[in-house]
Amino acid sequence: MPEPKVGIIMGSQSDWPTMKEAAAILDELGVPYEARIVSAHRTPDRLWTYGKTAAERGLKAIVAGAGGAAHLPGMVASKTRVPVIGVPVQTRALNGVDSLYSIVQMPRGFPVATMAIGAAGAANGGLMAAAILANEDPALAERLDAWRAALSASIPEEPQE
Ligand code: RP5
Repeated sequence: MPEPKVGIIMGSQSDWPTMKEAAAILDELGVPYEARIVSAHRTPDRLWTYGKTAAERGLKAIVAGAGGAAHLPGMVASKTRVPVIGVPVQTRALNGVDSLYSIVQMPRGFPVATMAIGAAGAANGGLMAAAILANEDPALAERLDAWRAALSASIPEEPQE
């Protein structure tokens, strides 16, 4: 098994149906990744270690999803210089606006690249991670270009009945 280049992390098992959209994209593009449950509140020591070791383990991007008081992406960004892509998971109480606001309003100095709420955001998180890696990987760049071209080609010019 190749070493993972992307870490997909999430605050809870309940986030996986959303976050597996990121995994599916990375599978399609042939990017090795790992998926882990790392909760800012329930497993803070795991979060600390994950952030502290991410760069030395060779991770080039982290896609971090959480819902509600979604502190995971920001906290992991505070522990690593590896680019963190935040995915606000849709919540029942506040529809994910709580997650979005928790992730997007980072203080100057510790950025999180914040995606849209929910499944589209998770898929885009996978694509963003792949784009970061593609800067240094011409074969992946070609696969990503082909993926994008196929999506464009699948859009009909006229609406169908
Ligand atoms: C957050 O709380 C998780 O990221 C999840 O989106 C939310 C609810 O978690 P569960 O109560 O379903 O485990 O930490």
